[in-house]
Amino acid sequence: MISQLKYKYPYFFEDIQRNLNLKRIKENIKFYYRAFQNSQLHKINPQLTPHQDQLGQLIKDGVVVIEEFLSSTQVDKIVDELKTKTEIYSKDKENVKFFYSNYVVEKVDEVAPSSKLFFESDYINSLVKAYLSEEVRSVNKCARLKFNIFEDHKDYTEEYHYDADTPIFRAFLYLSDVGPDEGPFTYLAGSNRGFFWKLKKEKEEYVSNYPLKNPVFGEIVWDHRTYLLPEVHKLCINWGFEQKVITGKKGTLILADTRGLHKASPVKKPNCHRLVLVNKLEVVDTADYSNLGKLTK
Ligand SMILES: O=C(O)CCC(=O)C(=O)O
Ligand SMILES: [Fe+2]
Repeated sequence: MISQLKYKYPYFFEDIQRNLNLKRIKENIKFYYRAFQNSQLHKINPQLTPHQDQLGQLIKDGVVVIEEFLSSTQVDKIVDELKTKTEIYSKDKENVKFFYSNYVVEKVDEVAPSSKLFFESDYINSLVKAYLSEEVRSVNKCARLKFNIFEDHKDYTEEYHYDADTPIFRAFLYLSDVGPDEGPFTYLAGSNRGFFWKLKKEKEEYVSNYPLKNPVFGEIVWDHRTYLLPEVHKLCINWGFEQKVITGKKGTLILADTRGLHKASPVKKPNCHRLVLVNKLEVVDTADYSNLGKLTK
């Protein structure tokens, strides 16, 4: 009977498949299953921290700022160690990589031991565990130094984006005073909540076969998780997100759920710089940087 059908209506099965779009249904199921699995990785447990006010603010906004987390003297000590034990400030930075407009020293806790005040802080670790998951761990500890560079450089981190769809978190400690022109970290408060606002982009990523064009670079690179300003304005109106440009004196701590929308900013003033410590925290073995993966295929 099937062969009869095939003979009579050669495109019968293809038509059914096209009309029902079975492939798309299957991809949708996979997508929602994956989203469900990711949501299971996020386990809020208020009992893991005594800092309930800050936890409440993290849950509400996705970002918390603590001024004077370290004193000026403590920060100066870290900066001194960076100056003497790393090449971050030297002219020939052989062991320092340039990455997204920043000079970066990896494993900075090993070379500048005073930075452990930040990387091993019980205050920070208890809050991140309570907010994200007890299983959270640091996957990268670095110092980043950013200068004023040529105007038309392209840097996707300076556009609103989110880092991954799996639980991911950053703690930043400013080691230099950061004013509006000195590269403040910027966050859309509220964008940590829910995932429906990003559903469209996530589905473009997983379900469709659209060519992956990055709106900043116009090439196939890290794509759909970047948002341009008109989209950001719409999101703010529709979902009540609020932009927070985080300026602060050296010693300011920022805790941010980077599944929410955020961006870096350029250092606009000549002869100025921003120096920051960054602790990248994750729950899964490797966060999903699938767009990068596509680049290498
Ligand atoms: O450097 C910054 O201010 C933020 C960079 C960023 O997007 C990130 O670390 O995820
Ligand atoms: Fe980011």
